[in-house]
Formats: sequence, structure tokens, C-alpha cells
Amino acid sequence: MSNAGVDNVVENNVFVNGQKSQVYFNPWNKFPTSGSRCERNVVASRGKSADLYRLNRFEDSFVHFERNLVWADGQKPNVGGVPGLTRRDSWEGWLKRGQDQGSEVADPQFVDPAKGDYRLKPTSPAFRLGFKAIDLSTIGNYADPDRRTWPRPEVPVVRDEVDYAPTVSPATQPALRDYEDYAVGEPERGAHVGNKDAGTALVTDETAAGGKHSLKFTDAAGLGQNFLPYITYPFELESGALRMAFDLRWETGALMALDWRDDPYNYNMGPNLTTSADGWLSANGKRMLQLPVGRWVHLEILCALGPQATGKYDLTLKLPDAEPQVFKEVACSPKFETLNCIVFMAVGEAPAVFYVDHLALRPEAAENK
Ligand SMILES: [Ca+2]
Repeated sequence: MSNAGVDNVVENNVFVNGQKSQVYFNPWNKFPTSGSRCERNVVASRGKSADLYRLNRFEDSFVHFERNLVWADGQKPNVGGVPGLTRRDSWEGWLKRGQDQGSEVADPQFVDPAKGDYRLKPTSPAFRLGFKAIDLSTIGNYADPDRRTWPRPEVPVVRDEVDYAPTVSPATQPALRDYEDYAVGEPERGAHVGNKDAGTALVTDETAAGGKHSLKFTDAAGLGQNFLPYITYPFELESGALRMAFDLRWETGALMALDWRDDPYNYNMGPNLTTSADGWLSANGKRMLQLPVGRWVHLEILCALGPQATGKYDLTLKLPDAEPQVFKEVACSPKFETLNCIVFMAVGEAPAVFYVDHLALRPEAAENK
């Protein structure tokens, strides 16, 4: 990972099996970013859930990529974060920009990756691209008079199992969460939870739409970032449709935001729901109805993805003691086609709460739409 910087050279490295990305360039507003090169590297990961490159707010003047050997275990490599590149076609779009000229998508032919041996076989295509074999004999923990502390056989080397486990497929989001088997105070499972200080998203037994537990978002002042607390549910859906249903209990002043995104950061906005401080629920900026205070309401979103995406989705809202209201073909970004994550946030800057229960996330075949 490189945060900003000028004229950095990243060459002749082997980057392999980073859980989220293999190569990460990130510009910082207050420092210059330009003229770096990323060449003759072997960049490989175990599949589509990880990015090959993560390039936030990328501009071609930041980094030039050339003659790399890249491999996503036979899948199409993902280049994430580049404005204008959709995830599903990111590699083709990346090449069209003139990046990664002379690079190849091919199996690097590691000697024995299952045993951690990432030397390259002599037949590896990397050598054709100019990669020079790396002498590993002086890398790692070996005895040397210049070294005071390594190796220390009396100290066991503990590695986090997660470092070696493939990322859980985002397609495995449970179909329904009712939070009944969660402990009070437990964070959401299978998701990335952003809690800070008094701003938390945790299971509670204060109220529930069903059973005894629900998920409580507690907003607070002074959290530094207005999107805290948040919960991000990872997905990797590029076709079909997703039906999302949940019960929401809104309390006075709570600013809830729910985003469907095609990229975690530089996203085209899919379905998006927000609440105002006086309880108006808006769908992608369009006012729908006013939520009652302290009552459970039921919401459903159905949105087609991939080739079936239309830039529109169906929204169903059911207030207590009322018939469901169906809003067909609510407009979101026409460029929204693939689902990378769904994010719940409490975006206020003052104390307020809302609750979520019966969260259902169900992929469907497109023909069911
Ligand atoms: Ca419940």
C-alpha cells in the first residue's frame, strides 16, 4: 500500500493473496501523488472476492502499470476504485485506458503455494515479462550474527488464521437475521461494523419487531465522521436480483441512511433510503412518507442487477395497521448494475437511535422479478 507520494517505483515483487486487495495506491489530499510506476510484478489472488488493485480516486498521472503478470485464480481481475470503471468490466476498462500494457493474465506457476512456496517455476510467464527471480535465502527469519533476536525458538510464532483463510464468499449472507441467537451487545455478524465511542450499532433487547432482540443504531455527537456508526454488508452480485426486507423502528431525530453501492468508495448509488430528523423517509432523494415515531414499519427493496439492471427498483412500505404501499420503479443511478455492499449508517451528529430487525437479504433469479 502506498499513501500518496511522487515517483515511487514498485517493481519485481510478488504480491499474493491479500484478502481485500493485492496492490493499493491511495492519494491524500494534502500530499502530491504522481509519477509512480508499478512494473514487472507478479500480482495474484485466490479469486473474485479480492481486488487485484485498489486505486482510490485514481488518475492516470498517479501510477503507471506495465508488464505485470496478474492472476485471479482464473477469474477476471478486479480493479477497484477507478472512477468510471464498473467492477464487472474493470479489467477491460483498465486496459483501454492504456494501463497494464504488456501485462498478462496468466497463472504465475508458483512452486508450491499450498506449502507457502511462492518461488516461480522456470516456465512461469513472469520471466518473459522481465521478472527476475528473487533470492529468498536472505529473506525471513534466519540466524545471523548481526541479528540479536531472531530466530528465537523459545517464542512461538503465532499467525492469525484469518491471514491464510480465503475471504468468505460474500454470497453467503444469511437469508434472514432476527438477532434472537445474538447476545445483547453483540455486533452484527458477516459484516463490517463501524463503532466509535458512544456511536454504536449493537444488538439490544430494548425492543424487537419479533422475539426479544433487534439491532440498535445509537448516534452521538462528536464522532468525527458523520457516517459513524455504520454496518457494511459485503456482496458480490453481478446478475439476478436482490430482495432486501427489514423492519425499522425510527425514533425522533434519527438520520438513517441505507445505501446499495457498486463499489465501497467510488460508487454509483443504487437503492438509497434516508430519514430526516422529522421522520420523512426518502428514496433516492424523493420523499415517500412520514414514519411514525417509535413504531415498527416494514420495508422491502427489490432491485435487478447486472444485465437486468434498469436503474430502477421497487420499494414496498408497510406502516403499522395499514396496507402495504408499493412504489414501482423508483429511480436510482442508471449506472448501478452490480452490488458490492449494502451500508446502514446513522448519519446524524447528535444523539438519536433507530432499530432494525428481521433483516432479510435474498438473492433471486432475475426471472422472479
Ligand atoms: Ca428480533
